[in-house]
Amino acid sequence: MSELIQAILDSEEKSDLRAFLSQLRQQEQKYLLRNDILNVFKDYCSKSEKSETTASASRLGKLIYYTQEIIQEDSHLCLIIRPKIARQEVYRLTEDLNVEPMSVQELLDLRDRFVNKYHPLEGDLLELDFGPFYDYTPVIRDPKNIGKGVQFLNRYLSSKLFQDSKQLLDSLLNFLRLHQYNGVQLLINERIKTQQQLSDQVKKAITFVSERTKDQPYEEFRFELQMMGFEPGWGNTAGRVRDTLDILDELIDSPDPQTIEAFISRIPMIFRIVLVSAHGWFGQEGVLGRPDTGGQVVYVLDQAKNLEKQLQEDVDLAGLGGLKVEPKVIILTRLIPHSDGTLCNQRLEKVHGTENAWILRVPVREFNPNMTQNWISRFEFWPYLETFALDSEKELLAEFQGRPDLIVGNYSDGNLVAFLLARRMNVTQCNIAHALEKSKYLFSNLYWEELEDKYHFSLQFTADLIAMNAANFVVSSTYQEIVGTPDSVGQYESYKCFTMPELYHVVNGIELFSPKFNVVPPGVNESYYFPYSRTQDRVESDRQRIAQVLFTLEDPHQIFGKLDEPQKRPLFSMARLDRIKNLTGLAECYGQSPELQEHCNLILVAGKLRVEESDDNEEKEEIIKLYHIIEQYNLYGKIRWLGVRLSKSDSGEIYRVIGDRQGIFIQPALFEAFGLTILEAMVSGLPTFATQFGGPLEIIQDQVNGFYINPTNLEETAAKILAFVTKCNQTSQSWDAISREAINRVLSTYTWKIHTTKLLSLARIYGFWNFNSKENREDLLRYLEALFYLIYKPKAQELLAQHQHR
Ligand code: UDP
Ligand code: LCN
Repeated sequence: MSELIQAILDSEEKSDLRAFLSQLRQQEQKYLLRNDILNVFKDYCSKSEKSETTASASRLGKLIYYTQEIIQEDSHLCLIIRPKIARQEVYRLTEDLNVEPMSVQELLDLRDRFVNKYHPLEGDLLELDFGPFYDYTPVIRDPKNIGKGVQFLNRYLSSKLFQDSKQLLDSLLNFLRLHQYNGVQLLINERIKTQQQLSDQVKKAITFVSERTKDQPYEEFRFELQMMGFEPGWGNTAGRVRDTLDILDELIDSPDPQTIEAFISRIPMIFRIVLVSAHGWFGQEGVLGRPDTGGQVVYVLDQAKNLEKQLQEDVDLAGLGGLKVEPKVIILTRLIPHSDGTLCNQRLEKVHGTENAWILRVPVREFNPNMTQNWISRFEFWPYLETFALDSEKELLAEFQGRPDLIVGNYSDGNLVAFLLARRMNVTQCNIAHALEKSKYLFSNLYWEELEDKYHFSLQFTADLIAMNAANFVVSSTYQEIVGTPDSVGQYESYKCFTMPELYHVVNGIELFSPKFNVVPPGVNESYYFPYSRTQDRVESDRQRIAQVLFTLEDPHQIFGKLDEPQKRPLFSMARLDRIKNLTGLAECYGQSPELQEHCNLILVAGKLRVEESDDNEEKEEIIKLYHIIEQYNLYGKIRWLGVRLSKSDSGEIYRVIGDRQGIFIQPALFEAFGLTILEAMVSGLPTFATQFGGPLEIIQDQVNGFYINPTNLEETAAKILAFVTKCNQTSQSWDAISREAINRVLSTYTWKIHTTKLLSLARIYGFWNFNSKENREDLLRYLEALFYLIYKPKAQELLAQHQHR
C-alpha cells in the first residue's frame, strides 16, 4: 500500500488527496469508520464535481476503498488500511503529506489517546501476543484457503510422512494402540510392536480377508484377525475390513492427503461427545424466541441428533456392534430452577428422536439465589463458569462412565467452559462462536470501560481470546466469519489487533492462517422444514389452522392487525425483536413503498406484542418502534404481527403456507452471522431476500437462488422486492424458478449429514494432530491459563460481588 500512497503523492492526484484530507479535517468526527470515510469521499466528489465512478477508479479512490479507519490526531491522520483479506497496514500522514508506517503498538497507543486513556508515565500496559505460539505450527499461505484447515493439514501430514516416514509412522502406530472402548482394546494388539510388523501384518490380513466373501460378517473371522494382531474397529464385513486395511497399506507405501484423511476418518475414536451451551434456556419446546437463545439452541439440538445418528452409523460400519458400543451425546447447559414452565429446571432430558442423546443441566452454585435461581443474561454469566465447569466435570464423568472424546463449545461462555473442561480432562476441544459480540457492537473494545456495567466485554473478549486460541479446531459457519470479505473485517479477524484501554493491548490475538479454522456450515432439520410442494408429508388440518393464524384469526392477546385483503401475496419475516434483526427497518421499508403495499401484505412473526411482557430493553424499544411505524405509515389492514411462541412443527408449516400463496421471505438484519431462518425459508421453497451483511452473502447466490438486500437502503430494498413481485405477477414461473433453485441450494449444500460427517472427520484428524504435537501446545495453554487466572478471574470475582447485592 505504501507504493499506492507514494504513487498518489508523485502524481497530479496529490492535490486531490490534499483536498480530500482537508475535507476530512473539517469533520466533527475524529474517528471515522469505513462507511463514514466513503460518505466523506462521496461528498468530496460532489463538491469537486468529480463523477463518483471516475473518482473510484483513480488511485485515490483505490486507497479510500481499502481504508478501514481514519483517526485524526492534531494535524496528523492515521490511515488503517486493509489491502488484502486478513492483512492490515497502518500509516501516519502529516499535514505536509509525509507518510510514515506505524507499528501496531503505535496504533494501539493512539487509540488509547483518542479516549484519553494513555498513561505512559505509569508504565507500559500488558501486551498480549499469541504469535510466537503459532511459530511451531504450519500456516496456510493463500488467504483463499483460510477455513480449509483440514485439507491443508492432510497435505502437510502426508508430505511429512513422505519425507520422514519413520517418525510419523511411529506416531501412527502409537496412535492406533491408544484406542479402547470400556477397557476393550480396539484396532491393534500387542502382537504388532513395530512399524515393520504393522506393514507385514496389514498385507497378510489383506490376503486373508480377500479370500472371504465381501459381506461375510466380521464376527465370523474376528479370532483369526486377532491372531494376526488386529482387534475390532476395522470394519463390519470382510469387504469393509479389506477396504480399511487397503487404505492403511497405501498410506504406509505412498502417503497422500486423501489417503490420510480417508484412513483417519475411519478410526473408531469418538464415542462420547459433549456440546456445551452454557447460559441456558436450552430446551426442546417453549424456549425459542427469548433473548439469547434462538439459532444457537436450534443449531445445537439438531447437531446433537445428527451426531448421535452418525456416531451410531460409524460404530456399526467399524464392526463394533458386538462390543455393545453405545455412542452418547450430551448437551451440557445450566439448570434454571425458576424455569417459567419450561423443562429448563430438569436435570436430565432425552433428546427427542434419539437413542442416546441427552440434555444434562447442571445448576450453577447458589451464590445469591435471587440471581442463581433465575435465568441470567449471557452478558452477566461470567462469574459462574469456572465452578460450573468443575461441577459439570463430575457429572459428565458419571454420565459417560469415563471421559468424553470430544468437547464442543458454543458461544463465548460455552467455549470458555469447553476450554476448562478440555484442559482438565485432556480432551480435544472444538470452538463454535455462532456470533462474536465484538463485531456486533461498534467500538465495543475501545469503550469497554463505559460499557462494562451493561455488557462486561472485558470478560467476554478475554474469554474469547482464551477459548479460540486453546481450541484444537474452530468450526465456523462461513468463510467471512473468520476473515470477512474484501471490504469488511471478519469476526475472528477483529481479534487480531485491538486495545482494551487500561486493561491490555492485543498485538496478535489469533493466527487467522492457522489450519485450526474450518468452515463447516450447519444444516436444516428436514423433518420440520421441507418444500411446500411436498403435500403428501403435510397435514391438511395443520395447513388450514396455520393459514388462519397467519391471515385471518383474531386474537388480540397474540396477534395484531386485521388484513383488508388477506389474499394478497405475503411478504414474510420471522425473528426475535432485537435491534440488529431490524424487523422495524423492514416495516419502515414497506411503509415507505405504496407500490409494495398495493401488491403485498406484510406478515411478521416476532417476539411479543406488549412492552409489559418483555424483560429485555432492546425488545421493549423495538416493540414501541414497530407500533410507531405502523401508525406513521398507516399500515392498518396491511400488516399482521404475530407475537406467538410456535412449536417446531408449526414454525415449519408457517413457511410452507407462505409458499402456498407464492409468498416471499425477507431477512432484513443489520448484521447476521449466519441465519438459520434463511435456510428454513429456502428449503421450504420461498424466494428469499436477505441482508448482504454477514453469512447470507455465502448462503445465497444473488439472483440465482435468492436475492441480497442492503437493509440500510430502504428505497433500493423496496425496489428490488417490487421488481421481483412485478415479474411474478406477470408469470408465476419467475417465482417457481427461484423457489426451485432455493430448495436445491439448501439440499445440496446445507444438510446436517454433510455437517456431521465433516465435523467427526475433523475431530479425528485434529485428535491425531494433537496427539502428534502435544508438547508444542503446553506453553500456549500455560499462557492462556495465566490469562484466565490473572485477568479473567479477578474480573469475574468483581462481577460476582456485584451480583451478591442484587
Ligand atoms: N425462531 C422461532 N420463533 C421465533 C423466532 C425464531 O422458532 O419467533 C427460530 C427460527 O425458526 C430459527 C431460529 O429461531 O430456527 C433463529 O435462528 P437464526 O440463526 O436465524 O437467528 P438467531 O436467533 O440465532 O440470531
Ligand atoms: C447465532 C446467530 O446470530 C445466527 O446468525 C446463527 O445462524 C446462529 O447463531 C446459529 O449459528
